[in-house]
Amino acid sequence: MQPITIQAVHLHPVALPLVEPLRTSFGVEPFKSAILCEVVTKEGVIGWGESAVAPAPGYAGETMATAYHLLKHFLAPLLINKTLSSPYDARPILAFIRDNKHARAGLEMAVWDAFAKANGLRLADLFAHYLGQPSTNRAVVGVSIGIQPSVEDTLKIIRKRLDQGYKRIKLKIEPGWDIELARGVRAVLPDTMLMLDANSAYRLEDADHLAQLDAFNLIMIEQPLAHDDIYEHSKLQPRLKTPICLDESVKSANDLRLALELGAIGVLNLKPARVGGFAESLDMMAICAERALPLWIGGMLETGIGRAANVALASLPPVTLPCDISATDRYFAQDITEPPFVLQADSTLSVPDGLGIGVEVQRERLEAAVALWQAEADYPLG
Ligand code: OSB
Ligand code: MG
Repeated sequence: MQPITIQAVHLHPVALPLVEPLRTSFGVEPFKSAILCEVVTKEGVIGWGESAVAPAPGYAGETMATAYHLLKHFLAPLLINKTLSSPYDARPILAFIRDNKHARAGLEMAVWDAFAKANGLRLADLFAHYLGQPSTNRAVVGVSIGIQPSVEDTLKIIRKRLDQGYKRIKLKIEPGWDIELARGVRAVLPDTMLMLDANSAYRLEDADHLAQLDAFNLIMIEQPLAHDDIYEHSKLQPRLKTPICLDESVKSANDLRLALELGAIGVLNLKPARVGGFAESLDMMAICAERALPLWIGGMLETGIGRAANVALASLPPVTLPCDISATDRYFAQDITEPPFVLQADSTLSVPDGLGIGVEVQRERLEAAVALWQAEADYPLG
């Protein structure tokens, strides 16, 4: 691998209008936000990464302001003037800052992209090189649907997505929007690949209530209990037939080992943003392959930058289930990168041919997204 030396880091806080805001048990995402990380190397390569953070600390404890603060004052300075001989070198450097995985992931991703470009590789092939298995060149995907006013409204959206070609549907749930929703959807669509995501909205005392969902042939239920819990999920799983998929509470390879050891997990939703980046993601992918744990790549409504990297990761053979990586038009009227990701007839997105993440940032759209963040932000970056 050709080494790279980091010369400069540019941070771009952005907001993009969403075609359809996503309502979850923790709130509504009014627009998509992120800190986009641009890494410039002495060799003249530009790498892009995305710190997928929201204005408010609903999903993770991080926000646009905390991520920007740490990236600017702590994380970027750790990398400036450093020569890295492998993309894995970024992880221990950035791990000097504790927690704050979303902030770290954006910068780490930019290093992976720069490495791939400096070595004449697609990011998918760089991942494949370290995993020891070739990319399949495509990501099998589904779609995540927010909480709607009624079951009828939900069915309308599901039908639209099925007609577009998505073969797996994920519905967001919360107490009061769960059993009747699943029953109503199953009555009309008995065979659709269906799953639910609670985003930590239940307690272990709700086990009997959640067990009613076993009647609906769900492929999994995602993160039913607390965002930082593994132990109680291990107590819940034996009381359900439906496999538990962990999202929020698995933030590292070690968390994954613990969840496996305790029997708290039946499926992993792997989000590079949540675990601090791609080195950790590849380690976790290897654990899933070794332990035959079903695995898919999750999403944070990423811009084309994060989406491209997630597609590259999702194209690796250990990914066994459809991912939360939908086509560009499901999120944005216009993304900041080209070309857009388009859904293929077999419910897949293709890995682009270009080097690195394989999509090009459109500078004028990037500037417009920075201006929109400045105009919309209720909590300025300081
Ligand atoms: O829990 O998976 C989640 C989006 C933002 C925050 C949390 C989640 C999600 C999604 C969207 O479900 C998935 C996507 O990017 O399409
Ligand atoms: Mg989730």
